[in-house]
This record gives sequence, structure tokens and C-alpha cells, in this order.
Amino acid sequence: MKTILITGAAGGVGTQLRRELAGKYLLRLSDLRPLAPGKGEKFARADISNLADALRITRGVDAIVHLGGYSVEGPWEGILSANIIGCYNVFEAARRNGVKRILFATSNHAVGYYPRSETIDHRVYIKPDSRYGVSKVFGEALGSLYADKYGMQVFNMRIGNVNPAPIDKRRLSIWLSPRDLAQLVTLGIEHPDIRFEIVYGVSDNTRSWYDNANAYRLGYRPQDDAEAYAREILAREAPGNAIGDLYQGGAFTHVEAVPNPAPLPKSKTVHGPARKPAKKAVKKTKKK
Ligand code: 15L
Repeated sequence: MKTILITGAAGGVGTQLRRELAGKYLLRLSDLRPLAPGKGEKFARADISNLADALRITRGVDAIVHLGGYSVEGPWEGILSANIIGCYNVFEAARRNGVKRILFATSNHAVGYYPRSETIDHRVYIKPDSRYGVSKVFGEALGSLYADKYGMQVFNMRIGNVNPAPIDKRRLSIWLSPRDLAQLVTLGIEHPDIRFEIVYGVSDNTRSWYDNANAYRLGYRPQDDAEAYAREILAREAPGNAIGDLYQGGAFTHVEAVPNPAPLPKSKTVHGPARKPAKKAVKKTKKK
């Protein structure tokens, strides 16, 4: 049985994942916070902003599910230490310990400034909505470097919102049920041919903003759709913030925001697939 390290295992996503993966893998759980391991689990307390800790917990595992770090917008010092330095330490420790496969929990907030009117795929240019979102972009970029330079196998899951049920209108578009989370993580661990992939960690939501074709190509077949909860959620939804309601990142886009004179992009196109390049006005030069 494979041994899988889950960093940040005491958090919300880690807690759901442990339950779903129980019995499938031997789980090595790490976190700053204490945690009581269950059957088939071992706990190693660690501060990933310390490289020695990262080296200790990554030794001898088959794959890493890196969830650890600051999970919301926060002060720069906290993001820097947990999500930038901590993320670097986990990748670097994995490389030094010969652990090839890392599943990185990136976030919808890496692309949170795309408007809700757009459907985006895994090839869009990043549009982080917060320092937190920037830290997730950093992790994706680091994974790209470690895949290209050191041959690591990096599976980036831009996670929406993991909960037993969607909690509001925005989450009807980005919900990830615990069992779909487990399916996606299992795919990331088991797929024989991963080099560097970005997928959206969302269920099969009718109101999705994502073209998750890359995940489907790799074999992801989500079982749940937030639409089953839509009527109940929309009935109780209170009016939201004007900026937050425009963008996929929701509240992360309006905390600390100043009025921005830049207009919203008008197109409703799916980003990513090749588009015809705009014709350049090239001056014809006379042949001599
Ligand atoms: C995230 O990336 C966060 O980790 C989580 O706390 C939620 O804020 C989630 O995104 C979301 O957008 O709902």
C-alpha cells in the first residue's frame, strides 16, 4: 500500500480527505496543529516553513498531497512564511528525498479576477485576486520549474470550495464534494503519466465557470452537481457585494480593493483554445 503524506491535514480539506482515503493508503499526516491519527494514519507535527521539518516529513513517502499553509487571504508575513517559504520547502524537500509526485492544492483564487460571465480553462493566464491567490500562483510556477528541471510529477488542483454541501450562490459554481475531491486526489496519485497538469478541483456543477476538459481527459468523472442544492440556496441568498458578485473570486476581490477605473472585459469567450491572432498592420516595404 502506498504511503501518502498530507500536509495541512488538520484543516477543512484535509479532514474531509482523510475520511475519504481511509483504508486506501497509509496516511502520514502533518500539521502545526495537533491531530489524533486514526487507523492506518500516523501524525508528524511539522512547521513547513522550516526546511528541516519538511525534510523529515517527506522522507520515504510515495506521493505528497500538499494542502498546508494559509488557506485564506491574510497578512503578507503569514502568507510569505506558510505559502511561499513553506511551499518551496515542501517541493525542495521532496526533490532531495526522491519523492517524485506532488499534488498541489492551488485555488480558484489564482484566477479569481476572471469575471463570472467567462468560462475559463486550465490554460488561461493567471489573475490572482489576493496575496493568497498570488501565493497559489507561486506554487504552480514552482511546480512547473520542478517538473521541467528535476522531472517531478506535479498535479495542480485549483480547488473551488470543499464542503459536504455548497454553502452559497457562488459556491454553486465552484463546489467540490468530498467524494469528488477523493476521486481527483486518487487520480493525481495513480495516473501513470503526469508531468505537470493543472485541473480544476470542482464537482460536475451545472453553473461551473470552468472548462475542466483537462481533468476529464485524465479520467476525472465527478459524481456530484451543486445544482441539487440550488433552489434552497438561492431562496436564502442575501444581496452580495457589487464587486464580489462580478468576479469568480467573490469576496477576495473586494477586500482592500480601491475603486478601479479599468472596465471589465466584454468577451464571453472561453480562454485558452487557439484564437485567430489579430491582423497586424504591417507596412509593406518596397523591394529594392
Ligand atoms: C479557497 O481557496 C480557500 O482555501 C477556502 O477557504 C475558500 O475561501 C475557497 O477558496 C472559496 O473560494 O470558497
